[in-house]
Amino acid sequence: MHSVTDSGSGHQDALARAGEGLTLYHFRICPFCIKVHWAIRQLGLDIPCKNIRSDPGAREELLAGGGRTMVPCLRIETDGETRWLYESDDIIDFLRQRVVV
Ligand SMILES: N[C@@H](CCC(=O)N[C@@H](CS)C(=O)NCC(=O)O)C(=O)O
Repeated sequence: MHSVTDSGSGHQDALARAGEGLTLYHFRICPFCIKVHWAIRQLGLDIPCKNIRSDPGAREELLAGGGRTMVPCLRIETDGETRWLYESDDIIDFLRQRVVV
């Protein structure tokens, strides 16, 4: 039998799994990034972020991997493969699906 606490921690585990392999490239005053941050918060996810304005290495990573320095961009690592997802609406759709599945 599950207690309220058990189901709570199960939910936390599911959220931690949903955030696995994800990194958000962003900068602070970008409105599209802010929209994605709100969605991340709303979904209860905890996703590491790299600020391409304060971290030149992160900007280089984004350019080398994704091909553009446009933000927001979500780096998705699954089964040894890396995908770079641009477009705030597409990122939010992707995150919603990850949480639902
Ligand atoms: N349609 C994009 C727009 C993103 C966008 O315009 N980002 C700006 C910052 S607010 C940017 O990175 N501009 C620089 C560039 O396009 O390389 C989205 O919704 O994510």
